[in-house]
Amino acid sequence: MSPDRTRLHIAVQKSGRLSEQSLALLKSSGLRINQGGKHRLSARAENFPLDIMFVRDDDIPTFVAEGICELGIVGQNVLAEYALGLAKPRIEEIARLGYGRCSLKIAAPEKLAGFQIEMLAKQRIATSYPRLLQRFLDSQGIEAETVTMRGAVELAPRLGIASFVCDLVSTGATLEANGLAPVADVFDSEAVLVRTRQPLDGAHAEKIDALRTRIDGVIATAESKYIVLNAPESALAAITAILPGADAPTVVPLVGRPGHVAVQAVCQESVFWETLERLKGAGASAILVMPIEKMMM
Ligand code: PRT
Ligand code: ZN
Repeated sequence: MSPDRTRLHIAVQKSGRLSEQSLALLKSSGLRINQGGKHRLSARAENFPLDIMFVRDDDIPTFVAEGICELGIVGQNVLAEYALGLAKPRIEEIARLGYGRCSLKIAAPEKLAGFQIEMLAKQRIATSYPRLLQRFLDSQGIEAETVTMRGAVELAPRLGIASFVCDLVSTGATLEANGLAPVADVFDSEAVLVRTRQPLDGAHAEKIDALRTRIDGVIATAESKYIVLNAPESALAAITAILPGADAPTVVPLVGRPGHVAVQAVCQESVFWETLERLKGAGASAILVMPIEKMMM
């Protein structure tokens, strides 16, 4: 059955580290998703012309490059590794999503003291990301041998397959459990929303813009807070300078309290206790920090 071309299609990881947050993001963007059972290969948004295709993360760049799915959510690591194998770009990154953060690192056996990058020369390095690794080695002017493995890369030194590994790290626990220590950063990654560079008709492009606006709103909202506080007018400049990521606060007079105002602002960065203490120190009182449910700029 060929896909319904009146609807948009987004490729999302079926089951893995990005699956849950990717679906949660789409749901937070207001999509009502009829997901069905866990063996379903696709799902339909009931209130937006979007179908979701559940695939392996490694297949997402191909789906998007070919235009089978106009959109996809994938890690920058998978995207960049794929893109390095193409003669010209076929996929465009349109939004960073702030989850799935990890870093592709070269790691060495812990017992190797005083590591220097030159020590990689002529060595074998095991990785699932041969192109990203090669680009890094070229940038450092180092010639080494890359051994490509699909998984279990951390085992390579113990198995005698390679002396170093180059793998994704988030907490570092896996490296540590395998007696390895990170020695060089190759590539930092997070989940991104991507779109095909295949030509799309106007209606599709409009639907993508609408979805993207909603997703941008969800991402902005995740960190943003609405702050309300009272302050003496004389302290206004000092207080607005402290508010994190707020450009134009609303200032309204307080009835019955001449010389005092209420300040309201959207803060687009995290608001910490220290920020509140500094605001109080500058003369603010009755400070409220509230979550924002939806935002469209
Ligand atoms: O089945 P499918 O092919 O779809 O999934 P997969 O097994 O290939 O991928 P999956 O679900 O493991 O990861 C999907 C994406 O999540 C990756 O492409 C990255 O963009 C992102 N991501 C974030 C990670 C990690 N963090 C991560 N820690 N991907 C893999 N890992 C692995 C890493 O390879 C190593 O084995 O976790 C281990 C290290 O974790 P720490 O916490 O011990 O450092
Ligand atoms: Zn995979």
